[in-house]
Amino acid sequence: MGDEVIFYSSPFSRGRIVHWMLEEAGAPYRFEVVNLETKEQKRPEYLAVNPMGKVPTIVHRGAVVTECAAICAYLADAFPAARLAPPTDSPARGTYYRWLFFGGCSFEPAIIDRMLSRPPASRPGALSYGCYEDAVETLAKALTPGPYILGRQFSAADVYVCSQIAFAMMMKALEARPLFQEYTERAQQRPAYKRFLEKNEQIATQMKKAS
Ligand SMILES: N[C@@H](CCC(=O)N[C@@H](CS)C(=O)NCC(=O)O)C(=O)O
Repeated sequence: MGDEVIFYSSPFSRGRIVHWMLEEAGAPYRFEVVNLETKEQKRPEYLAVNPMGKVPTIVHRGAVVTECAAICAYLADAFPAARLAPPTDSPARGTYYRWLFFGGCSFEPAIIDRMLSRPPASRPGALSYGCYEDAVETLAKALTPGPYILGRQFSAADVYVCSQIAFAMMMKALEARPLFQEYTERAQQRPAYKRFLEKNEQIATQMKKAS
């Protein structure tokens, strides 16, 4: 299929974010399982696609795209009919990029450092997120009043940010305050999220059977 997205991922990885996004975008895609337990991500064939040896990766129209936030932004533009990004000439586009990049560059490192119990940095000003509390409160403010991070419009930024928040709460790296719980529950009620979950579950089951 000419427009098919080749999606390299594991059902137990950040690839879940992209899987949800593919369903939101209505993109035709082929899931290529990369088994992290058997280190398939470090095999030469896969390193030729993504030299980081990490998932997810997509290949679309000959272009390799890695990094979940970049993939979400790319898919929103490549499949515009799904209206998952504000128009390029709208000021909301700035807000959209802001939270998508904040999610990847500041919020994610803050929660991963917390999850791994990393000691506080000697120079917090050198960290992209400064301190954990600032990163969390900044995001909480952005999600108020909602219902989504851009207000009324659901966007690819929500796919990314909501996934990070849900993961952080699950890992106890983020307090499950009502604002975060209601936001994730709202986004996860979407039909595309439910489709992703069901398909992801099937792939996980097949993968376990095969190994
Ligand atoms: N910055 C990357 C991070 C990707 C990443 O760390 N993926 C993990 C799975 S969640 C991975 O592939 N780990 C396997 C490894 O590093 O060997 C993104 O946002 O996509």
